[in-house]
Amino acid sequence: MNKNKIILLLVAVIASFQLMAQNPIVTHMFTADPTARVFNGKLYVFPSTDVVCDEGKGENGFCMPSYNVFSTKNLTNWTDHGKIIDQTDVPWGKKDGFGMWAPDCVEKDGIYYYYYPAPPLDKSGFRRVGVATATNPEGPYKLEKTYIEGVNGIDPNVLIDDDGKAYIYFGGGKELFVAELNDDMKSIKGEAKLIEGLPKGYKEGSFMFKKNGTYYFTFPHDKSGSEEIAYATGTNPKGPFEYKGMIMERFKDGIWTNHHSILEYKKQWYIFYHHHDISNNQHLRSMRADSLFFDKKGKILEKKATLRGIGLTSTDKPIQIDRYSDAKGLKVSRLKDKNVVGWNLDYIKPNAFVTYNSVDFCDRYKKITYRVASGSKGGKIKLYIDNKLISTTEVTNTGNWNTWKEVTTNINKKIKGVKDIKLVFEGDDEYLMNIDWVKFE
Ligand code: FUB
Repeated sequence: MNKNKIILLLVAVIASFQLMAQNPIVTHMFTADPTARVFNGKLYVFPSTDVVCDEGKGENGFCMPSYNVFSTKNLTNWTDHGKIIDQTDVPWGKKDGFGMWAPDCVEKDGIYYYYYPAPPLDKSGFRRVGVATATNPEGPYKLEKTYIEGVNGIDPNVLIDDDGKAYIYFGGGKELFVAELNDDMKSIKGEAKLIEGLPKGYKEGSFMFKKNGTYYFTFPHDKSGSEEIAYATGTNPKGPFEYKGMIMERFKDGIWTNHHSILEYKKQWYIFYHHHDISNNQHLRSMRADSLFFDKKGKILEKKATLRGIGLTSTDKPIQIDRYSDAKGLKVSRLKDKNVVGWNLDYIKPNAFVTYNSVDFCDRYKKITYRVASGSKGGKIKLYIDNKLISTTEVTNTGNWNTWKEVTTNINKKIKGVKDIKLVFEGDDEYLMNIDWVKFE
């Protein structure tokens, strides 16, 4: 069995059904190209699906047979509503093309229009774009018999403007395209037009949104070896646009793609994107999300990808501190325990720190427990909340770096509200300990 197949089995078979509060959002399957939308007060995400294919299947290393849909009301607990479209359902598509790349979904007059690329049976292009409709974002979706005439390319994205006109953006390569959709949302008016004003270099994954009258045309852009998320703005949905620069820096750890969507939910803006968190394989990706901010003039502030992600973390379960907000003097590794998809902090040096934001405290806590392993003399963990020292926990040698023990300290402290926590490590060995999680009781 090859390495990819082993990874897939680990994730799909052994890992229990986990939807995380942190990044990556989903750990029970591989998800990429997440398009997030708000429908009926819920945040939905429509990603593509990465799987491991048999030799020779798929394209460019990607093997993508179907689409699932996910939703959340609180950005912490996610529901997988299951598969909504499989490649074998596409009337005009290859049944074994494994090319169901980045999709989008929009709502108009109570109908949900799902746009997806697929390799066509008639070989009229690398990808054609199909439409499927439903009366519920979770499906069931009814697939149109043919693809949209005049839309030839990958990564469809649709904007419905304030005046009700809808535009479809698509393409991957040196150029991207836009066309106005007819009222039926299943055909275009005239011919697709080249989008002007974009920088040189490979671009794909268009995502258009409008804020305070400005059109933000955002796109993954390979300027220097892998894709950064960039943007351009304009006053017309069809362009031309003025290039404004980068939103998210390119990954430099072996994944060439990034693919995103941007939206506002409950008065906060978010960016959804993907990384190869679980697999370390750029063709088996996992969707992520982070908060996004604008300055007063509407400039998008550059976003550093985080492990912490979005949503509050409650204290009713162990806090996965390895999904941190900020850290120094330590590393993160996948847990060696093959029965779970998880990570731990390791190579923790003296004076290292880790912060984890937005923990929802609601009680008087009697004790704090850390799951730790140490192959050295160990050290101290100092816990701070609101810059106040809450506890100091001594960790000693547990046998080796992968022998885990729970270490508890009594605290008897009332902690209420949403707080950021900080752990600071002290000791005099080169490396002090590994930590899997921290629990408040
Ligand atoms: O997921 C397949 C392709 O990779 C997408 O369509 C592109 O945007 C890139 O993410």
